[in-house]
Amino acid sequence: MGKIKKALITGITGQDGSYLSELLLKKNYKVYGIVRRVALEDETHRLWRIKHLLKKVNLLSASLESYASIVKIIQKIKPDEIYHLGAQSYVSYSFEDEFSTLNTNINGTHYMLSAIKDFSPKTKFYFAGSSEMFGKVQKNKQDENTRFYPRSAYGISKVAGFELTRNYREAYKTFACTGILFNHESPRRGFEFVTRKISSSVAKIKLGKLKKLYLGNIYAKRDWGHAKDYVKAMWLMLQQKKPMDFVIGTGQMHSVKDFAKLAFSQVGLDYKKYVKFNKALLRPAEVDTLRADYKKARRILKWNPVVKFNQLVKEMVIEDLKSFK
Ligand code: NDP
Ligand code: GDR
Repeated sequence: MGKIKKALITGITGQDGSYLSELLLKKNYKVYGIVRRVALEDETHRLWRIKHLLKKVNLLSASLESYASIVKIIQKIKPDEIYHLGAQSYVSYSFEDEFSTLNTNINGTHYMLSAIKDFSPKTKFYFAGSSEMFGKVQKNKQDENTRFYPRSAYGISKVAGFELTRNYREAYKTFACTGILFNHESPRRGFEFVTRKISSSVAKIKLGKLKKLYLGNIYAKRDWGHAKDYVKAMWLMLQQKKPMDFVIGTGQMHSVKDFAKLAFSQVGLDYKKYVKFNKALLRPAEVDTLRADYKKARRILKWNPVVKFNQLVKEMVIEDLKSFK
């Protein structure tokens, strides 16, 4: 038996952090997670996604805003792999507070990379890039060579993180790669994102606890996959001989309206009766369509998404029905 690998996850309390922890624990890793101090104080609220794992993972408090707190942890643990998932991840909010989005997402990534370079140069680094980097898309399907055109402070912060990651790889030979992941969802998705907003509202409407669902641009189209499939791709990227960047998605695109229609139909309701438009939910600059061309991941990582759009919608609605009953 080889030595037990150590993985450090930032953003372990988020959707992806929880699935990735499960995957790594199954692979016998020793899993460490960086959490904000406030998360430790408020366990029921912030640790809900990993509450079943609390005895198995090691939580350490640090802040992505503090280089010193990150150095301390990296120096002490010297992890084999770091998955940097922690970020202000809500695009809409980044229009309200560009400053904190840019600070956390850009500096946080820079601090991680710099600490690796100086204190644990053998650590492999994964950066959570995003299809929001493509923004106003320059090609029908986006791959690793498509030009970026971010449309929000969030998208800009991810482009900066991507460039920092590439630069550390080239300048300091850090094993650092970016996964350019398209939207991925699950019953653990935050309620502010449109898919979970829809699935939870459908469940509440079915149970008589809500009357209407207010949405913004229902014509926006996204390439939606399941988070469980996507965390496998993150791990695979760090198992390659050479660090490389990969686009991860399904290649299929659906509108917000398609999602709503299907979600309501799961419980025998017609979405037209319940979905209402709220102008306040429109974004100052929208990303209209996103669709992944993930052939590089298929070829090199041998990665393919498993869960189909219909199954994803169904699972989210069923789980929300159970939890709101
Ligand atoms: P979530 O929003 O579910 O989780 C974000 C995590 O980041 C949480 O653990 C949160 O901690 C942590 N975090 C936020 N701000 C800070 C901060 N200032 N300091 C420390 N930690 C912080 O995101 P997902 O799991 O969905 O996404 C993971 C990563 O992947 C993010 O970087 C996101 O931008 C990116 N991404 C996500 C995609 C998706 O479709 N889900 C697609 C492409 C990229 P806390 O619990 O304390 O708030
Ligand atoms: P996104 O996800 O911005 O793609 O970012 P979100 O689910 O918030 O929006 C998707 C699309 O739906 C439209 N929309 C609404 N969105 C929300 N949140 N609420 C609404 O009521 C609503 N009505 C319509 C939006 O305008 C948008 O076009 C997610 C995040 O996880 C990022 O962190 C990640 O990088 C990208 O996916 C890939």
